[in-house]
Amino acid sequence: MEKIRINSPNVSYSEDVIESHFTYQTTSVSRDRDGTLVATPVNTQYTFQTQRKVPKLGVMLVGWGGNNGSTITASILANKLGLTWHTKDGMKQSNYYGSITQVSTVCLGNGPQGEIYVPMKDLLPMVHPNDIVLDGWDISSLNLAESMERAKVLDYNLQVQLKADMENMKPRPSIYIPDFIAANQEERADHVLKGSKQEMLDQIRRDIRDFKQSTKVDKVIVLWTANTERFSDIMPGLNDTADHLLQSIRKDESEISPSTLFAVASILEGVTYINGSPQNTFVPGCIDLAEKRKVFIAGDDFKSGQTKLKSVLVDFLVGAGIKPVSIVSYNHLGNNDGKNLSAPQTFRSKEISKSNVVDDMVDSNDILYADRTKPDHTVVIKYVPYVGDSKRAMDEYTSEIMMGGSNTLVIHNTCEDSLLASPLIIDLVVLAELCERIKFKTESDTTFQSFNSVLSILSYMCKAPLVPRGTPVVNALFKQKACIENIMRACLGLAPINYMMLEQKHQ
Ligand code: NAI
Ligand code: DG6
Repeated sequence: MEKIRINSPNVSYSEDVIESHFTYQTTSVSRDRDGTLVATPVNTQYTFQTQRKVPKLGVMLVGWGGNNGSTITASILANKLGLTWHTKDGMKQSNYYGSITQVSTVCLGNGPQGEIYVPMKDLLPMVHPNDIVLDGWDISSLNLAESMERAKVLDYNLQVQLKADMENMKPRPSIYIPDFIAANQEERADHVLKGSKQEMLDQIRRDIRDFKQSTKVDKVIVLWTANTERFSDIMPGLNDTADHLLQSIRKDESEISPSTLFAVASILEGVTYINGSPQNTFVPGCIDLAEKRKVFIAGDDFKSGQTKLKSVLVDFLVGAGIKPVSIVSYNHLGNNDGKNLSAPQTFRSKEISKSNVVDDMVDSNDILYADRTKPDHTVVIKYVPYVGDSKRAMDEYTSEIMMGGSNTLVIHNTCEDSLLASPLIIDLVVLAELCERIKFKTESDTTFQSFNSVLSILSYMCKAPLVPRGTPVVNALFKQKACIENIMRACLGLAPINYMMLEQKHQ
């Protein structure tokens, strides 16, 4: 039962769906012969249908035994059990801080006393994270209690309470191809599938089916939170189309990565696949396959700390008419992610995903960047075992201000990396699942359709958002959040939030 009900002739509730009629207002811009820009308002009528029944959701994590995998598993369990624990700072309580669906509020509208805020999770029927059933794969054989201990993320007193439950959770063996991750990961790889790429892919497909049948979940989402891989080469005939990719898997081609095999297995099972790491899992053939099979894919790379702040700060600076000219981002961390990223090829994947995040903001202002020269942007990552999961990120932003002046901002950011990434895993799967229940059509459509297979609505959680071919990438964080919020409002027939507050500006 929804906590919010819409009072509008444009919205109706049946037993199965919420149906809304929504006018989507945009502005089409063209240039006249004399160079004048002509802006034309465009109204498009949409009908949205959102299924009301929330399914029992199963999530399979690739890299289940890693820091993120074990932390999210422990956190869901702790929240479900309502656990509290003692630390030297006093009692702590389980929560989902950092998850926009669970802990952020959104403005629904105005009441007699002013704006009314509601939890985002109450806008539309959504899966509650406590109800998610977890499973997954890892190349390391440790059970989840051992993984949690190895990760050194959660307080000891909490680990003690979770141990008995988590000991029973054991990852399924996974696909290990040493060439794709750092050589220093070999000592961990004691739980691996054998056989050809086709045989391993078939096994992953059987695992997904087995999980679904044995747990009786209604649907499954697969999410990669395993090691960052190196980029795969993209070559005509190898992985450029769905047919070529499937053929290359059958031929056991060496350049097909484990993550692409997982994505293909998920797509063939009709299961949404999300990539939390930076590598180019979604080679053109994989995107082609998802589009052909009408399955959702999303990624890349969780946008958790330094990059999230960057996607706010550069938006603020450029939006304020200030010109960032140099951005230098140092990181050091001591977890297994840092260890894996100490190899040049895997570091390169992360460097690319961390570096592209300012492009759209810079491109949006050709007064500041009239000569199209982008800011210098450097990303450094160093592995320092002692700091463990407590990543240190240090940033220096130098900008040109008025009349030749200069402004330097320096930021030091310390916190457990996995406690920033874990809530993003929740938002990614909760929102992806919601998207599976939304259908829409315009006046000119005869039938309802789903969102594009490339689920760009999830960009907020991603450092390098994957978007449908030929569409722009949006990195600015608040635009990304507004997209999520306003699409949910459209499903309820509500106008987008616009901050004009005209009703309060009368005499
Ligand atoms: P981790 O190294 O602790 O966990 C990764 C797990 O994946 C390990 O248990 C490893 O044994 C396993 N693994 C490696 N290859 C595998 C394969 N082919 N199949 C199944 N399992 C495999 O790393 P962590 O900290 O959990 O991060 C996971 C990923 O998320 C990394 O790629 C990282 O770059 C990315 N990420 C993490 C963020 C964070 O804030 N923690 C933010 C952004 C991205
Ligand atoms: C060092 O940057 C290691 C990375 O895996 C990051 O910790 C992770 O990608 C999070 O990065 P960010 O920039 O979102 O804090």
